[in-house]
Parts: sequence; structure tokens; C-alpha cells
Amino acid sequence: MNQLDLEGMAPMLPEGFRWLPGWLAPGEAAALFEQLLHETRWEDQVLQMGGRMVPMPRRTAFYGPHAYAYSGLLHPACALPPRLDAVRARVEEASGHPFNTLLMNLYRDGADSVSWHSDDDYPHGGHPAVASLSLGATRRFRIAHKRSRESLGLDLTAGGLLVMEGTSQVDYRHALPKSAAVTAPRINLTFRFMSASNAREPRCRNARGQGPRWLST
Ligand SMILES: O=C(O)CCC(=O)C(=O)O
Repeated sequence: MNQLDLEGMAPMLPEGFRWLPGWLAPGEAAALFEQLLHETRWEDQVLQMGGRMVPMPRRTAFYGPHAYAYSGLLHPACALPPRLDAVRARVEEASGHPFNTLLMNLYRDGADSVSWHSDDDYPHGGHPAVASLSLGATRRFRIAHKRSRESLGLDLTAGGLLVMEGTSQVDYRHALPKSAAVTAPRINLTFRFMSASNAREPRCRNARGQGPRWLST
């Protein structure tokens, strides 16, 4: 795999990717980070990976009008709290795309990560764009073309907004690898537009509580 790693520099991103560093001013980014870190009802999950149950290496929170399912997990629909809805509206304006869904990730330190994937597993009603706001510790984000396998790294700094639009999710995968050098937490707010749920099986094994629920198998 050809790799382009420009330590500390923003590389030229492929078509379909826009990086807006410092989209939120440092003070606002820091205040939002502290509030979300302490006030969010973060969930610990276990993923179904090839028949094995694997603890998810990050914590999550989900808000949106439609339930979202992946890796054997179901996030029930949940209204966006007003403060996050205000961020959503600003992200819509900055990116030029509509968003109605927010998946938040909390990476406690460099041992937390997200593996290679594309955000293409839900009905988007013609709005496949994803916008990702970074708060807290800087983490290296990787993007790889699905066919040429060329890849590059981008340091996602606090307050930056990464917009992935066009065919970015069709042509590329992305990941946030583990990093032994990172000791502080990072929060990522990923905004999407879902036109319907992607859950094929709406029934749940555990119908109680507000947290994520397991799909029937
Ligand atoms: O934390 C990030 O910047 C990436 C998150 C991500 O890839 C996802 O939630 O699908």
C-alpha cells in the first residue's frame, strides 16, 4: 500500500474530502469537549465480529430519527438534545449538506480506535455526505482508496471539521488506528442523513432500557 504521511502537515486530500481546521475556536471546542465528556450517557458495547463477541474499542452515543444497526448492534432512534441540535445546524450550514443523525465516539486514549470501514451502511435518501467534528486530543485519521489502495494520514485537531461528500464513501475506506503516543481522550461527532432505519430486524432481544439493543439472530 502506498502511504503518504506528512507529520504535522495537512496533506492534499482526494476529491470528496474537505478539512476545515479550527472550524470551532479553541475556547468553544474545549468547552464543548468538557461538557460532552462529562454529561453524555456514553455506552459500552460489544460487537459481533465473524461469530465472536468483541468489546468495542471506544464508547458511543447515538441520536437520530431512525434506529441504526451495525455489527449485531441496534441503536434505537433518539432525539438530539438542543445543544447538539444547535451544533448540527451549524455543521449543516458550513458543509452545505443536511444532517439529521449524530453518532458520537469517545476514544479514551490511544488504545481506543475504529477499524477500516466506509459510512455506507444506511439509507441516505440521496444525501451520502458525512461531517465529522473533532474535539480533544489530536488523532491520526487514515483514508485509503478501495481499489488502488493508496492511503494517506490526516491529523484531526480539536475544533476541526472533516466533510466527506460525493463518492467518498463509495471509493474510500477510513480508520482511526490505535496510537501508543496518545494518552488523552478525544471525542468525534459524526453527522449523517438517514432517510430510514437500516435495521432489517426491528425486534430486540432486550426491549428494556434506553441503551443499544441486540438484534435477534
Ligand atoms: O473518530 C473519527 O474521526 C472517525 C469516526 C468514524 O469513522 C465513524 O464513526 O464512522
